[in-house]
This record gives sequence, C-alpha cells and structure tokens, in this order.
Amino acid sequence: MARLVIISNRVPIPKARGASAGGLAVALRDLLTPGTMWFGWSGRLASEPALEPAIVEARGVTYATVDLTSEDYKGYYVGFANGALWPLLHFRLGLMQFRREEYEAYLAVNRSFAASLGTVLQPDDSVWAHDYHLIPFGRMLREQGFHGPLGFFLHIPFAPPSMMEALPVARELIADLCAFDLVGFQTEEHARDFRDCAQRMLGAAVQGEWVRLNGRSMRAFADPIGIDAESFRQDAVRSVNDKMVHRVVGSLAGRALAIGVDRMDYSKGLPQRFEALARLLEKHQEHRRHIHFLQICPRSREEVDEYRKLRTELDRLTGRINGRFSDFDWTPLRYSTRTAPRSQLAGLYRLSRIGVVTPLRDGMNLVAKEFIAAQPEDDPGVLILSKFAGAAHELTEALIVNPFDPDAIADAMHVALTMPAPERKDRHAALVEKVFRTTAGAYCKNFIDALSLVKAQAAPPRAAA
Ligand code: GDG
Repeated sequence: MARLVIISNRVPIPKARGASAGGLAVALRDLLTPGTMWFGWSGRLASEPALEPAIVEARGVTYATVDLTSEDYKGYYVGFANGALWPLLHFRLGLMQFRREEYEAYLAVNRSFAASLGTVLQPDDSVWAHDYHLIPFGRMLREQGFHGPLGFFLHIPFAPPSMMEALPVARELIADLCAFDLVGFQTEEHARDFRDCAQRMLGAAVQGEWVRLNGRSMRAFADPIGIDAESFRQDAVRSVNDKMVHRVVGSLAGRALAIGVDRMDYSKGLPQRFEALARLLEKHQEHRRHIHFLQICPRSREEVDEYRKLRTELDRLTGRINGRFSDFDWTPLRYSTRTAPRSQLAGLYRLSRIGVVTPLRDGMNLVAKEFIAAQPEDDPGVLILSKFAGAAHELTEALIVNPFDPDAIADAMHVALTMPAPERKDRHAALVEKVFRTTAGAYCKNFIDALSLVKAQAAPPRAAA
C-alpha cells in the first residue's frame, strides 16, 4: 500500500517527556514502520498556530504536529469531545453537556487539522484517523479534494439510535462517519449500533457491513484491538528483577494481591469497585488481613469538572474503607494516582492473584489483556471482567460481572481467591490463546488490509442498495 498517514488527537513523539499513558499510543506502536506519517495535535497551546505542521523525524517515521489556541482546546477537546461525546458514547446521558459553540469549535479544529494535513498530504496516501475527536475530519479532507482511501477507528463504544438521538448534532456526526470508506469499531455490537443509526436516522441503506448513503458506499466493521502480548509477557517475566516489584512482594507478606489499573475516569466503575472491596471484607470475613487491593489510577482530564469530582469521591471512599477495615499492620486498599512505568506495571500484574477490570462501559479495555499476558502459566491469577467492556466479547473465560453491582464483584473476588489451581489454569490457557491471537499487530493488519480493499469492494454491483 502507499504511504500510511495516521491521524489522532495527540501525537506521541518518541521520548516526549510525560508521554501519555492512554491506550492509543500503546496500541499503534506496531504501525510505526519507516515511511509512515503521524499527524495531530502537539499538546501545546499557542496564540496563533501556524497552518503548516512542525515536523520531527524519528526512526524513519515523520511526526507532524500542530498547536491549538486555548479557546479551541476548551471548545473542541474539553467541551465537545470530552464533555458531550465521551459521556454520550459511554451511555452517561446525564453527564452530557452539549453547547453549540463547543460543537462549532470541534468543527473548526477538525477543519484546521484537515487544512494543515493538506499541506503535507500526497494524493496517493492512505489516511487512518483515530477516535471521537476526529469524526468530521474525513468529510473535511474530502472537501479539500482528497480521494485516497480514508479510514477511521472508534476506540470507544458507539450508542444505539435511541441514545444518539439525545445529541442535537447526531445526524451530522453519523453522516460524517459515512464520509469515510471504512469505519472500524471494537465489537460487532458497536458496528451494528452505528449501522442502525445510519439506517434509522439518515435513511441509509444497509446490507451486511455496508452502508450506502447519497450514492456512496462505506463499510462499518468490527476490528477488536489488542496488545503486543509477547513483549508484555517478557516485560512481566523480566520485572522480577525490578526493585519496586521486589518491595511490593515484601510488603505483601504472603497476602494475595488484587489489582486494578485505570485512567481516573468515570467510565471505569471505580467507586463501585472500591465498594466491592468493602463488601468482600464484610461478607467474606475470612479474607480480612489476607488481601491487598492495589488501584493504580493515573489522573486524567482534570480540566473536566466530572473528573475532579470523581477524584474527590475516590479519596473519600479510600479513607472510609481503610478507616473501617485497616489494622495497625494491614491496610486493605492501596490507591495511587501516579503513573507506573510500564515494566513495573507488567510485574505488578504478574504478582496479582486477581485482576479487577470493571468499567461501566468500555470500548475494549487493554488492561484485561495485559493482565492475562503477564500471568505465570503454572500458577495464574483470575481475571474479573465487566460484561460491558468490549473485551468481554472475547475473554469469555474470565469471571464476567455486572459492574454496577458491588456485591456481584465482591462474590467474584471471593470465587477468584478460592478457585482451585486446575480451574485457574484452564481458564487462563483459553484466555492466553485469545490474547496472543487478537494482538495489536493483528488489529492493525486487519484494518490496513480492509482499507486497501474497500474502494474496489464498494464499487457496484457488490455495494448494498
Ligand atoms: C481507550 C478506550 C480501548 C494505565 N495506567 C498506567 C498505564 N496505563 C495503560 C494501561 C493500558 C492503557 O493505559 C489504558 O488502556 P484502556 O484500554 O484500558 O483504556 P483507555 O485509556 O480508556 O483507552 C478503551 C483503548 O482506547 C484502545 O483502543 O481499549 O476502551 O477507552 O495499556 O496499561 N500505563 C503505565 N502506567 C500506568 O500507571 N505505564
């Protein structure tokens, strides 16, 4: 295929200090072969951003970035993307704040991204845009006369028509998605919800994965994201030599470790999870003094009010639970808002008897896959997984729970703590096989293969309607 140009909100230039801990940078690492370009926001604010992107070359990859003004950042990123789209697509209508001027800023930033990219784009490039910040980007690039293959992947869930209707500009956004040639979702459920929206809200014709609107066809399909399972496993094995991991082993004094790792986000079900620990210690008192729960929870999006509120709530819950159950030499809940280095994280997963992954709604959730890849095969831990994470569609041998039900999570923790080794090994073997099959590399290859075929496939007579 011709040169690949990746577009995302943030561009993780190698060695940038304070690089994001988010899932996207981790998952796309495999795509960065020499010749590729990655375009997006630099992460910097400027009073008058230049049209032409700043270029950095690293290991054969070109990183092209533009700055934003602080007004654009507030309207586009804090406002429409994270104040309206993120809650809506995570089924939290009550948290959605729609302001028309923020939507206008979102459109304006997408338009200026398309104009900036236009200065370095070549006609035979293939373009792959990522995530909810960039839904109108494809249409805008088309309006500038770009005719090459144009793909989009949504990392977060999609919502059914009954929920999408609540967003006053939903029709515009769904039409924008139809301007891409290929749109990927984490699960078939999300892809189907999108096709239903196109059909019911715009009158598009849908046949299988194909959507036809205003005389052009596009494909909406499921392409579940994964991790680089082998390198993660190796990091986990090597981490036995890490000093911090050693210190944690010492501090456990033979007690079981349960671990949660999440950006601090209201979609991750953290208060319910903390509550579940309290229920476990109430209902199954034999586990008192025998378990430590470690929640690693890097702070995130603190410009958005709801995230600050969540932090206050978690601080309060931590104090309440530890105040109630701690002994002078034992604290049940360890909670850190620091970002752990990746190798330490892998080591901490490996030590853990339970991985607790209980988002209220999640596109995929890579932590679930990382936990599985990191476990020792001869004595593996148990994954507790929300039925509303995309990962639950694949990782069916985990203990699947309803994340809104702290008692159910507590019961699953009890089952995990008492599960006999043969059952743990059987479940783990099945899960490992899946995590090593649906890797980040497989995800990228699926998408790129589909993108290279989509224009030919969309031509009549194979197109729907
Ligand atoms: C979005 C979607 C989808 C977390 N804390 C630390 C740390 N992390 C890493 C994890 C994992 C990544 O961040 C988080 O990825 P998730 O998939 O769990 O969640 P989101 O950030 O919400 O990502 C999600 C994903 O995009 C990919 O498509 O799965 O559904 O919401 O890799 O390990 N990494 C380090 N230290 C930390 O403290 N090093």
